[in-house]
Amino acid sequence: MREHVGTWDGRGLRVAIVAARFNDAITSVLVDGARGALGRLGVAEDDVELAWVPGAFELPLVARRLATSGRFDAVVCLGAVIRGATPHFDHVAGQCAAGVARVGLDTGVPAIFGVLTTDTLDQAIERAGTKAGNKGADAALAAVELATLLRDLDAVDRVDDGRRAGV
Ligand code: INI
Repeated sequence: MREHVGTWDGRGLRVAIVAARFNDAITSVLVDGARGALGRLGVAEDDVELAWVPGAFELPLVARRLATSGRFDAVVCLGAVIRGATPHFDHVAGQCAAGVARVGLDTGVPAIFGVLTTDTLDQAIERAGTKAGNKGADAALAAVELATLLRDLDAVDRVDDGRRAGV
């Protein structure tokens, strides 16, 4: 049986981060968490690009633009949608989640959902570098794991193609 797993070795990977400015006291901490984790995993500072959008609703559009550029192995989407602060929480959070998922499926480039969807500001703070870790850092780990897994699967395809062609 062949088994495929990604790794947390980010050397040589190029990663885009898209972050929402809405609730930027929270999202800037997620960005710092993602950047720090990427650095610790070996992703070079020059291989990380950051784009800001107004709110979580806009994350999928820019994530798609970056994913289709051919310049990135993964796109990390970061935002904070807080129920108490918005009457249209379900629309913003739902469309954002569905849109980010679609980016990954449509482009084949991992699009990571690092968006907090919480009932309260306190819950968001807990997940942005305090009690419950940093969701931005978690998203960076997922990006590297997915990018390395897909790279491994691509390499297996090439070997199998070569064997079939008798190379
Ligand atoms: N955007 C967020 O990222 N978080 C929120 O909590 C939020 N609230 O509260 O409404 C929010 N709204 C803005 C939205 O994402 C769009 O930027 C806006 O609707 C323009 O399309």
